[in-house]
Amino acid sequence: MQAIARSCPNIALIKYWGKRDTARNLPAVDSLSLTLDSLWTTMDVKFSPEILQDELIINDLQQNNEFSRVKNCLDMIAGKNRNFAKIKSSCNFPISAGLASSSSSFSALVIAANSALGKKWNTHLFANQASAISGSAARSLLGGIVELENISNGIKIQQLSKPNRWPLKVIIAITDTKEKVISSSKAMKLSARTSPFYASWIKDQTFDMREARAAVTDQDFEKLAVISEHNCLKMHSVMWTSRPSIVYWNSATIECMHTIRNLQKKGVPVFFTIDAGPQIKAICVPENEDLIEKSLSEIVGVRSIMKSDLGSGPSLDINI
Ligand code: 2P0
Repeated sequence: MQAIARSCPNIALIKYWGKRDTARNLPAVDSLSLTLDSLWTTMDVKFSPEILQDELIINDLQQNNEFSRVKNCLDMIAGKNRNFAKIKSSCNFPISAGLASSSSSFSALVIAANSALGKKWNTHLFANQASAISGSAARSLLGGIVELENISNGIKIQQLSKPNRWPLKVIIAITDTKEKVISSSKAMKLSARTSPFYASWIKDQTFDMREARAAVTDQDFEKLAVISEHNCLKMHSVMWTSRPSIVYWNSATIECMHTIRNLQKKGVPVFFTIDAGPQIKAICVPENEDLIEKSLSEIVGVRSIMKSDLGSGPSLDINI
């Protein structure tokens, strides 16, 4: 009745922003992401009749934040009449700060909870369970470059490229580790209701996905760079034009963008993406990793740098 799963966050290049069904947490658009390997979350889940109430401990601290989402996830997997559970989680990067911690947390939780109940690995089922709690979490169930597609009654994930087929590097400039000002879920609802750009964001996603998929198949870095930056800036335009506006960036985020644009002008193959937070993620090929790390680390306001290869997906460490 106990299992420990470890999962890594994923960084979307073609973003998920908006829900087509809020109750079931189904995304409004398809998305495409890179699964990382050096950032991780572990989830240790134990169900027992001897546990008297659910308990959530994250990085050795008792938690109330996210507790209801965790309980809902366990109810969905084990049923409402389940035994209570003790959930212990560790995470080696800032939580709720635009580094996709919910993707690694909820994918690991789904794997650990199912495994603790003796259920066999089922990628499609796990993806739909994870997505019901956090839309980005399903993509962390696979390694490398992953596509999430809307299907009639849920979602489907598939690996487009194994991690070592196209060994891209992700360099993350951390500009602030505070929790984001508004959760992605709330912000998405606000965007759908109030941004005049929301409808065109949804309409053009099919084209962006097609471009990105083709770029991955052909390992065309330039094509992937152009469509990824465009998609990212469109998502942030939808956020900025929501009412009230949603601005996750700070001045260092913009400085990082300019630095990356200047490197591009000098012919360095690198591009950026930004999620629901102020951190900037630079994607490059291994030869330029050191140059990009150095360039970003020199920017005032960049507090630290994290680096990652593409990862091979989650693992189930122990099953007792
Ligand atoms: C993404 N983000 O594709 C986009 C880009 C943030 C910006 O998926 O509401 O916390 O729980 O389903 O999983 C935010 O992720 O959102 C997100 P919910 P979640 O990665």
